[in-house]
Amino acid sequence: MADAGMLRFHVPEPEVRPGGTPDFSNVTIPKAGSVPRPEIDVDPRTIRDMAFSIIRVLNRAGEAVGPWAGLLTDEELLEGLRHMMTLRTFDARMQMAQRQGKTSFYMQHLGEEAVSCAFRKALQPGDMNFPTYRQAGLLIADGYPMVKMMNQIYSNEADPLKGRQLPIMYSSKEHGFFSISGNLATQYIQAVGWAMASAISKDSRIAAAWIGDGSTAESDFHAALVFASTYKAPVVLNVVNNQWAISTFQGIARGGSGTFAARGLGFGIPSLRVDGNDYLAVHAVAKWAIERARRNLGPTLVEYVTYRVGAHSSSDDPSAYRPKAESDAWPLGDPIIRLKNHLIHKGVWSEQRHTQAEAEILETVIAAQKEAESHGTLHAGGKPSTRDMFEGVYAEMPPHLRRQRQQAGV
Ligand SMILES: Cc1ncc(C[n+]2csc(CCOP(=O)(O)OP(=O)(O)O)c2C)c(N)n1
Ligand SMILES: [Mg+2]
Repeated sequence: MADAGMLRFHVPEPEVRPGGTPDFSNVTIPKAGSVPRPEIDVDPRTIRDMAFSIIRVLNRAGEAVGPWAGLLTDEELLEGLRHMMTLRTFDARMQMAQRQGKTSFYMQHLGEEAVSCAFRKALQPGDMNFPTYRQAGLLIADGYPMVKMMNQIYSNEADPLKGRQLPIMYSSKEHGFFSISGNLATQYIQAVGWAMASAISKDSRIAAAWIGDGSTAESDFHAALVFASTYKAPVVLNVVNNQWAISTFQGIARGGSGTFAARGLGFGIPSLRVDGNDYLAVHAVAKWAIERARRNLGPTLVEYVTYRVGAHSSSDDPSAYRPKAESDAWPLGDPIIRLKNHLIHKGVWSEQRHTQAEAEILETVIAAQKEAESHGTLHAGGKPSTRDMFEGVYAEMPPHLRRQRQQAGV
């Protein structure tokens, strides 16, 4: 009782700061293939330990092993590799375009490409994602035109959203990509509500909610779990744990909970953790969770364990808050290199073909960029009409907006 009368609270601190030696020895990585694959109608109480493990398929030798392996054909895997490579190249070009002043803002996916690219391939047409800004792979893997994405980033005359959204906050109903909300965590309650509405209208489309590690600290995350678990909504609850929330390490939002997946246990929601840098594991777990939703078995919470290799956004400099070499020390490797090695191991890919594919993809991305730039960039060329600013919210324009439009003379 030495402390009686002297209260204090606890502020979690990251293991290392800039200048220190990166250390992930506290991240326990189970062997690939070691986590069982339960039936989809499993009693959640019997799989609570899965919220503390990590489902992995690809081992160090590049082999796919264990009960979660074997769901994808070689063609599908090659396509997945191409999607991830495309997203990475797209990111690099758009990050450069931001530095050249062609857009005000950009956010990359570096190191996290497998999460959104593999998840998309487990969904059916009509299913709806409620993404954050770090799931553009959902669009790329669904064949959404890159030119349209770039037009949005440039806020040019061909921007499908007419300059009304922050760059990278895409929206496409046809591709199951709900308009991104800048207010973090709102996606979670929106997704659960949409899923309940789908069930109420006797539809067969399910929803997928997306959130980052940091944003799970928002009350919307918890409110969404209440509704999803009580009403057994047909939704997959995705948490992308990339270790950082801008400059805040994941331990702040996680607090005393062992893992983010463990947040689901108190709600009786089956909660799994998966190696987010393993395309095969992400796809297999997504399939499992999506099937549960579609068969009226209720929500599943999936934590993707990954690492944000790049800066948070084009406005951020991570060297101010973490060691520069931290991403090299990340024990789950790089998702593109891991899938590439697997395909080489299988004899359906080679270093030479990979280099050739990199060049082809770069050419395609540059061609899309040229086309987008012909419609204008932030400070040059075509812009959306000022008149558009007044459209798109109300079915019938209310008098005050009509007056404002007249005042603007458009
Ligand atoms: C409600 C709300 N609070 C704060 C912000 C500012 N903000 C934007 S991104 C971000 C960090 C989010 O981190 P995380 O949820 O881990 O996602 P990540 O960026 O790592 O993918 C913050 C605090 C915001 N957009 N909305
Ligand atoms: Mg994060």
